[in-house]
Amino acid sequence: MTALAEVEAKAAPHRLAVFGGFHPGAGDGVPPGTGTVFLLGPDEPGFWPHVTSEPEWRDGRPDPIDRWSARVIGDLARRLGGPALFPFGGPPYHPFYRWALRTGRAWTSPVTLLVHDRAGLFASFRGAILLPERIDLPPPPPAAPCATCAGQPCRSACPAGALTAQGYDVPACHGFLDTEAGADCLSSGCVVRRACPVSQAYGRLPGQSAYHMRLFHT
Ligand code: B12
Ligand code: SF4
Ligand code: SF4
Repeated sequence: MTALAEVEAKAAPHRLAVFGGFHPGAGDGVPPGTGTVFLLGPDEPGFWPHVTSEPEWRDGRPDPIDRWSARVIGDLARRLGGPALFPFGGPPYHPFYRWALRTGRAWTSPVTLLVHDRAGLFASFRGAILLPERIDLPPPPPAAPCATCAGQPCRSACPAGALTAQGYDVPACHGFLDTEAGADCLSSGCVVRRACPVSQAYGRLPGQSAYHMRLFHT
C-alpha cells in the first residue's frame, strides 16, 4: 500500500513537492477506478536550477519544461502504479484549477488566481499522479491565508488594473506588457503574484517567472 510519504520521497529528488491530494468522486473528471489524485508542483527553492540542468532544457527543442514534466512525472507515476495527467497538451484541458480546490490546500484568491498554502499566488502544477488506492491524506489547513492577510495587497497590485476581484482582463494585461512599464512583469513575474506574502516566502526565482511570462506573452 502506497503512503503519502512514499510519493513525497520519490518526487523529492526531482525537486517536486506534493501540492495536495484528494479522493475523487463523480464529477471530478478523473478516470473511474482512481482512489487518490496527487498534484505535484515545484519544490522551491531549488526547482529552477534543477530543471534547467536537465536534458530537455539543454536540447534546444520547444517546450522543455512540459517535456521534462511528462518524462519525470510519467515515470514516477508508473513506478507508483498509476497514470499521470498534465495541465498542458490541450485543449481540452484537464481541470487542474478545480482539482487544486479539491485538495483543500488551494483557494480562489480575491483576484481569482489560485492561492496555495505553500506557493501563494505562485501556485502552479507540473502534473497529477492518479493511484488506484485510497491513500490517507492529512487534514487541509482550516482556512485560506487570505483570511488573515493584512491589507490583501493582491487586490491593488496590478499596475494595469487587469487582475482584480472582477477577474482577469487578459487583453488589458497583454496591452500593458507591450509597453515599457510592462518590462518588470516580463522579467520578474506578475506583480500581483509577487505581492502575496505567501508567494514571497516560497523562494521562486525571477528567472522561472520570466520564462513563463515569455511563453504567455508572445
Ligand atoms: C487556459 C489557461 C490560461 C489562459 C486563460 C486563463 C483563464 N482565464 O481561465 C491564459 C493564457 C490567459 C492563462 C494565463 C496564465 N495562467 Co493559466 N491556465 C490555463 C489552463 C491551461 C487551462 C484552464 C482551463 O480552461 N481548464 C479547463 C477547465 C475545464 O478546467 P478548470 O480547472 O475548471 O478551469 C478553471 C480555471 O480556468 C478557472 N479560472 C477562472 N478564472 C481564472 C483566472 C486565471 C488568471 C486563471 C489562471 C484561471 C482562472 O476557472 C475555470 C473554470 O472553473 C490551466 C491548466 C489546466 N489544465 O487547467 C492553466 C492554469 C490555470 N494557469 C496557470 C498559470 C500559472 C497561468 C499564468 C500565471 C502563467 C504565467 N505567466 O506564469 C498566466 C497568467 C498571467 C499572469 N498574469 O501572470 C496555473 C494556475 C495559476 C494560479 N495561481 O491560479 C494553471 C493551473 C497551469 C499550471 N500548470 O499550474 N492561463
Ligand atoms: S495577497 Fe493576501 S489576500 Fe491576496 S492571495 Fe495572497 S494571502 Fe490571499
Ligand atoms: S502580468 Fe503585470 S499586467 Fe498582467 S496581471 Fe500581472 S501585474 Fe497585471
